[in-house]
Amino acid sequence: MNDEQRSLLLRSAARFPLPEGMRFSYGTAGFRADALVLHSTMFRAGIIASLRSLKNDGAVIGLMVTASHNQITDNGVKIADPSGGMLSQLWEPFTDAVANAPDADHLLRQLICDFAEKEGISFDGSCRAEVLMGRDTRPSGESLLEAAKEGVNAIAGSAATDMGVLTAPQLHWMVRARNRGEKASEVHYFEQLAGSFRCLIDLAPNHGQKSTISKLVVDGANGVGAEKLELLIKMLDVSFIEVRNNGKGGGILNEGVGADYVQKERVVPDGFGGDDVGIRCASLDGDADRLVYFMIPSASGKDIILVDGDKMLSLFALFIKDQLSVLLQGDVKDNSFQPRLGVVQTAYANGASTDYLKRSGLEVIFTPTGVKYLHEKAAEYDIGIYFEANGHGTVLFSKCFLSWLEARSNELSSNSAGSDQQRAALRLMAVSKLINQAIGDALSGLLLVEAILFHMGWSISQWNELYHDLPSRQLKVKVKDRTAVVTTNAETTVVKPPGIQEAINVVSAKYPRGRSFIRPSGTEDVIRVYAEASTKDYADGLAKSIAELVESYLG
Ligand code: 16G
Ligand code: ZN
Repeated sequence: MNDEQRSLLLRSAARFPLPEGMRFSYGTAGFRADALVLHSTMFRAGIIASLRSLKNDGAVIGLMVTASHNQITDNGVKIADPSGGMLSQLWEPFTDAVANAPDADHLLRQLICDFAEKEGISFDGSCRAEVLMGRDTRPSGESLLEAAKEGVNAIAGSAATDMGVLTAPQLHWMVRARNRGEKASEVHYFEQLAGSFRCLIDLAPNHGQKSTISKLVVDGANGVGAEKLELLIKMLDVSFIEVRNNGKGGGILNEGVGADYVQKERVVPDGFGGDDVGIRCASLDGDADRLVYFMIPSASGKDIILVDGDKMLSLFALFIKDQLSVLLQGDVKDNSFQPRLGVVQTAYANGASTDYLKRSGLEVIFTPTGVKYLHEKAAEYDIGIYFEANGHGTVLFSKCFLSWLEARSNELSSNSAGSDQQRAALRLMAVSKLINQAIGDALSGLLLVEAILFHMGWSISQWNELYHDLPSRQLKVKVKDRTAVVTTNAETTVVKPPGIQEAINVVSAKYPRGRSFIRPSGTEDVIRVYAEASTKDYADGLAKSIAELVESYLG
């Protein structure tokens, strides 16, 4: 590193001092905190993103300013790798150390110089870094994004491109597209989603009835997802989708609205009520990477029927599996290629969903909580479908599968155009374009759900009937030190403190279909408790007993 670069870094870093007494951790989904204390973190995240780009020979890196479903006064930052996926876990310890460096000197000499040398990152200008930046609608976003830009600019020759207000998945999609040499603007994103959605509708057996698709009402969490969905609807030129909670009517981001609220509280979000009984409803979260559906069963209460990430996973898996089997039917020539289809869940997946998927002949695997783990596992399949119950998930298609599919589709169009097999191939290709393969995306997920329901001719109730969720209950327990709990087997078994797992097993066995687990939260200072059982009272009782166990071992 030359003197000029050194003094540039030192000068800029001195303008963004670390707030006293704060510790930041990249956690499961980036840095998050009260927006007022985040300027140094943003500046430093800008540096990390630049270094990450240099490390990848100048590939585009993404930096998204958002705190997702958290309250409006919070903010945060996530970094997207060249693939459009989350920042490599290998860089997390460095990222944490940079965020917590006490001063500019420490940051430069003890961290950046050492790390750059170890990673073979050179500052000689032979490679130029590029960072694409986006932010959600939080009022603090603009000034925090400026701080991140300064971080990028503190590495000479780096370029920060501000893409303005975006959903998190849009930014991830753009990063992926840019690095694949594809068109990557917001208009291209909308065009790709709209085009592939239309294609799936036109390929549906009942396509003649597309003007009869019943109404869908979407809760936009008063956030960026609402704004972007409105644009997407214009491009789709459809009238069946109504967006509520778009932030324009005075509602506050994530307050009494949004996917996280609906999924955790299981109550009707603001802006919805008695007039919506029986209608298909959906909720996005604050940065539109999560989606859940719901129904309001009666005008008199606040209860909802939740159709969560597990149900979306099941719907997608069923459709894809069907199309795949049509495509492979009686296939003599290409029998050598048997695509591997796998589904990935976490311990939070409702036991009934896992049973359903297994009964349907699907391979189900589990990973710890956090999109990065699920995504990594899903990428091992030709078609890997992953979802967390909270509504974050997507479908990944391997390069090898997509080239096979394209070849197969070309072959079918010359030999048997209009056949079931050809349509199945075209549908799978459309799904691969509609679904955001960089990361879970509420907008593309929503269009895929809508296209599949239309294809099947199903209402939301019919979809919901795929299987019946076991009643479940989640609690959190405040403890002195959440790191005292260490888990294994995708968070289903506690190895520390000793003895607690055996106690959990004994209690769970007392309840019909009882299953429970505990894990330290990655985003809050608590131990989370999950319990499910054959009735609501049993699930509540089991959760309460497990929470008491946690208190007695760790309180
Ligand atoms: C983050 C994760 C989400 C996970 C949640 C768990 C991403 C993009 N988001 O929001 O996947 O479900 O954390 O939170 O990875 P917890 O560790 O506090 O339970
Ligand atoms: Zn989110």
